[in-house]
Amino acid sequence: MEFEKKFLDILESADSLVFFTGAGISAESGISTFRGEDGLWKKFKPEELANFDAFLRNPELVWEWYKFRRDVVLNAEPNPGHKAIAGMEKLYDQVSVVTQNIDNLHRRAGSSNIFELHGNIEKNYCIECHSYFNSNELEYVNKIPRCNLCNGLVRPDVVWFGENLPHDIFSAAEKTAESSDICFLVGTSAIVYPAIYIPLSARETGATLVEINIEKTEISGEVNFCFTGKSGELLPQILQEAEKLKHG
Ligand code: BJW
Ligand code: ZN
Repeated sequence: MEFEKKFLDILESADSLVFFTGAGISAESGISTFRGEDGLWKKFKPEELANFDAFLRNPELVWEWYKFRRDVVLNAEPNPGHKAIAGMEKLYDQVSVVTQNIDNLHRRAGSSNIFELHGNIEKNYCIECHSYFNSNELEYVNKIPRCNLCNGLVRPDVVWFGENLPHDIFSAAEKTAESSDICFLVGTSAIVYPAIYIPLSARETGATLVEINIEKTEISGEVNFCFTGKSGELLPQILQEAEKLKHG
């Protein structure tokens, strides 16, 4: 893609980048998105599975979804989009990833400053006594993990609808966004609150917003630059441009 000069000038003068990412960045690693054609799992909408009431009503179904997704994630590899973001750390003073994803692919790609707004698929906790368990140490009784201390139901340590985001992580992510020069919105439908406040607060403090998505979204009309295409293709091109600008 031919990038416009205005964008390249901003890329050159920036010191601090934030990448606000969603499920679309991991699509090219073979991980399904939540919404859109590819987004449904057994015809359930995310709102029907990703909530605590659904979990209490049918923990087996919700666990089937998370076990399926964990298997997919464990067999997936970071793609060129994740790697390009990690590569930016060599060029810029401050590079942060604020992700809505729970899949660990940014970490595995080598990014070092990651804020996970919606939790992590490798972590779980007991809903009764709040003991924490890694996914590989779960003990299943009738297909549902149980706490080995109190026999309570164990749930994934992720944020479902109607639940608060981890306060410290959200505040730190907001702070980093507010001090950024460019905030990239990558592979997100940009409809889930309060996560979407992260790029909006970056914009309030003067950051340039750059969207990378295969299609237009709710927020496309509010960003400074809107690049349409796959993040696994566009992000490496942006990294290449940044390398030329920063190192000549
Ligand atoms: C590509 C690509 C490629 C594909 N390259 N791009 C009404 C109005 C406003 C707000 C609300 C409302 N009703 C309820 C709310 C609040 C609610 C909310 O926002 N709902 C909206 C749906 C309207 N939010 C909450 O409930 C949050 N908590 C909260 O508000 O707390 C306060 C409170 C407390 C008590 C009572 C009430 C409120 C919590 C939200 C938690 C979201 N959790 C999930 C599951 C996480 C765990 C898990 O992964 O299992 O988070 S749901 C799901 O959505 C997941 C995602 O992180 C999140 C965002 O989705 P994302 O990442 O954007 O994915 P997609 O699939 O939507 O989009 C993919 C994009 O990629 C698309 O645009 C593609 O085009 C693109 N793409 N391939 C580039 N190769
Ligand atoms: Zn317990």
